[in-house]
Amino acid sequence: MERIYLDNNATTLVDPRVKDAMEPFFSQMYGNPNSLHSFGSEVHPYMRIALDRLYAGINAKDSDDIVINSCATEGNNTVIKGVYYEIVRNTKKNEIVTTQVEHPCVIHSCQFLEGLGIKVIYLPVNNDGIVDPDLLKEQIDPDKTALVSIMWANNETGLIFPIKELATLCKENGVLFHTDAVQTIGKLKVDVQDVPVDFLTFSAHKFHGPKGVGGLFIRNGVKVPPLLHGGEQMGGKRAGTINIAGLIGMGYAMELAVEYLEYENTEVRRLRDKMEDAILSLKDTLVIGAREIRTPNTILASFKGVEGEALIWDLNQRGIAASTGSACASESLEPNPTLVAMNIGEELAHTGIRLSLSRFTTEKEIDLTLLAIQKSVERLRSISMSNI
Ligand code: C6P
Repeated sequence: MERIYLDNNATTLVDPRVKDAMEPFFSQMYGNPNSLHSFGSEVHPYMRIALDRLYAGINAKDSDDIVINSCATEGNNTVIKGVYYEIVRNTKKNEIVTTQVEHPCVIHSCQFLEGLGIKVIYLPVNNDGIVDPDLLKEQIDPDKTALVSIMWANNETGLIFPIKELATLCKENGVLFHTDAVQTIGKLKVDVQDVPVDFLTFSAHKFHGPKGVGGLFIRNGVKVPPLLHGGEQMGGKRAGTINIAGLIGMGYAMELAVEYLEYENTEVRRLRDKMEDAILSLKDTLVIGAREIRTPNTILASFKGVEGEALIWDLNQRGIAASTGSACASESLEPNPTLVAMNIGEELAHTGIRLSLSRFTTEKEIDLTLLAIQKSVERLRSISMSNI
């Protein structure tokens, strides 16, 4: 059976060109870059190229840092726990503001700090599913707020938050601002000269790079201690032997992500909109959030009377991969937390399925998926009706 992958917000196919670029760093140039011999030093120019591609991809300055790490979870933990050690323990600021719809790596890091006595404010989202800057304005206090951490785009709904406005508000109030840009790279223009963030996290496997490598942008002059202590790698900002092949892959994947930005916002968006229109033409369906303020690849749809889990399972039997939301919460039977935060009602929160496309998604795949969705929804609705 031909399989169709529509779970690109969970992870993406490694672009074959990226995979080819990484290969020599497993089999030929496998030296440790910190070694003094030629096996170590020969990788330095390639590391530089990869780093330059990352700096160019988000328009960072040479004086800023991009710390290479293992994933966005590590980057987000570094910022939140680092701010605790750098600011909370040394100043009177002891509050963090975040949102109810962040990824668990942000929410759980904040909860961990709550256990250490820090106050965390979890902002709700409005009826459109986004964070209202006026609400943030009410909640930040220049004397107390150590950090604001708000994602750029939500992984479950695809809804894009007004990051420039939120970051500017923090800057005006002298409050550090972090954004989790995991779902943004390759979908929206990310320019750290335009948006005054202090920290920004990303993860290669979300933009057709490999798993196990990510980046943390830290603006010049902003201090945060390392999460991992050890060797002097990354200028002492993140110890541990660097994943060279991963870095090479991530650099190239970033360059390609920027190159395909236009394609993502035209062709991928066209396929997404086609699928969305067809879903909405079915009886009793709903798509969460206005498409104009969503990343171009994402749909969170609800089919009345059809459990999200059951639909995912049925689609999987037909060779189609989608999800009920965040992959790392897939074992939980709780309703989707983002949908709960959006206050859309218990039933809807149980019926959401996430379909996320990529630049590798084809028109034929969308047509086949639409047929499958129609059949699955009909089948599941007929079962639930016969149980009444
Ligand atoms: N979201 C999803 O299915 P890692 O795994 O550390 O590279 O990325 C974590 C992460 C952080 N922030 C956001 C906004 C994310 O979407 C993710 C990963 C996947 O939605 C897997 S849980």
